[in-house]
Amino acid sequence: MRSITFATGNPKKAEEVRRILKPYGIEVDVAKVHKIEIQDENIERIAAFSARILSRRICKPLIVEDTGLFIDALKGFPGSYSAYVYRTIGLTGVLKLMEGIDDRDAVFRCVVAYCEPGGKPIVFKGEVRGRIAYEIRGDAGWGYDPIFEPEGYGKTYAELGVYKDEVSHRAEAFREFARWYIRSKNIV
Ligand code: ITT
Repeated sequence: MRSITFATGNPKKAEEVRRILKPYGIEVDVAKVHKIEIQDENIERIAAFSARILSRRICKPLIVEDTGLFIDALKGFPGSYSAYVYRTIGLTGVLKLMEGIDDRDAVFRCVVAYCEPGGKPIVFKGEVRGRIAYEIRGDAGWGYDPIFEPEGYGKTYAELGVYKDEVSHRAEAFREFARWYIRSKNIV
């Protein structure tokens, strides 16, 4: 088993990433370092900047992941501000903003940035389109899971439980990372 350091303060995210990388023979070491997050509308720049700074600080290769929920009718809000919006107005606040809006289209975007100390970050992306539910549904998830229905499932991520991994934005980005990592590090 190879292991990779993952900087995150979110244990639920870490648990998902462990499950996603396990079939590739990659173990996850969580580094609970304080992440420096620049304010930017672009989650790719946020993740890449953070990975570059942190890999230098801990003198090890590592990954940082940044995710955002982009709601079409709200012109991409909360997007890169998803963590702040979740902490402040929460799911009920977002549903309130969506009251009377029929266009429920939204997209979850995930960026994984891998960086070696002194190197340039390499990014991997995952994206899942779906809809904002009309009410909170399901109790297996976390974050925005109870209000996001991935396209074609008719269920929220929180109702899908571990099956979320089969379709999620995070699984897509981390699987791409895993394939690249195995290839470039010659892991057999
Ligand atoms: P980090 O320490 O890894 O940054 P975080 O929870 O702050 O953890 P993000 O900034 O990537 O992670 O996430 C922004 C917000 O989106 C935050 O409120 C998360 O709870 C939420 N989120 C991220 N991924 C999610 C997912 O797969 N399902 C539901 N909500 C998610």
